[in-house]
Amino acid sequence: MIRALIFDVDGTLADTEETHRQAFNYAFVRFELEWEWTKPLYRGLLKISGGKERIGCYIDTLPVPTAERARLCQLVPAIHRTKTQLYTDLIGDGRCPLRPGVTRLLAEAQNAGLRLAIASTTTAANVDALLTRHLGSSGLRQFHTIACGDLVQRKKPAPDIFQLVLSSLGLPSERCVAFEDSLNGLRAAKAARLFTVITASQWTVGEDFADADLELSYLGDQEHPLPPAQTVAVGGPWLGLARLGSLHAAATRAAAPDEARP
Ligand code: XBP
Ligand code: MG
Repeated sequence: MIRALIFDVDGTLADTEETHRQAFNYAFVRFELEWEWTKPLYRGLLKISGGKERIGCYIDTLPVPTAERARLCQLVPAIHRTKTQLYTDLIGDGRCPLRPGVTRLLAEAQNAGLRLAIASTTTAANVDALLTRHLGSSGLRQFHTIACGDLVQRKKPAPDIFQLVLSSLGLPSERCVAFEDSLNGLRAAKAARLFTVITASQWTVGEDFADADLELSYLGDQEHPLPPAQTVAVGGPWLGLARLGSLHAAATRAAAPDEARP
């Protein structure tokens, strides 16, 4: 049976990447860098997990002399600190609501005695800002474990952040479910041997989610029922804990070695 739900943040709990993109661009202006990450450019840059890593990879594409590249690379931590401050200020006005069904499923899980956890690449301050804005100051306390940012060296698609969460929860992967929005996140969760639900965001729709255990447009709730084609997979207008439990149990049985199957 499921003992914990592990949530990615950006794109999964809320559609935040447009705000991240704006914060990056505002930070570049603050540093008098004539860089602009347009939406098409950012979509490609999102394949790189981590804001600092993303800026570094972008610098590598610039046609600048070696000395200038070195100077820019030394600026990355400061640029990213400014970006994080700008992002948390922007998020504070509630512009990124939690996606449909997130609040409902969090409440269902808590009522059922399940543990909640976060496994994100984003910076801890960003998680605090988003969850506090939408779940109140007690919002963070709902989560047994919040693992994010630089707590791990290898970011998604490496499984490290999910493995860190499992270790902190003291649970095997077979007792947990991961929620993700991107192929990087799916790869990380599957490498950690987690049953994974994908709810793609506007930035990741169309990525290859063939390895997902369940793919939905969003989690769904009374006000935002799932599209009819998806209600069959989850047995109703939204993904409830009971159905998630039966899907998870079936997948766990199927994955068990023959001799272990009942
Ligand atoms: C998505 C990311 C993050 C954000 C930017 O994280 O890859 O890097 O795009 O946040 P998630 P930072 O795992 O929650 O989808 O600038 O703080 O990295
Ligand atoms: Mg994400």
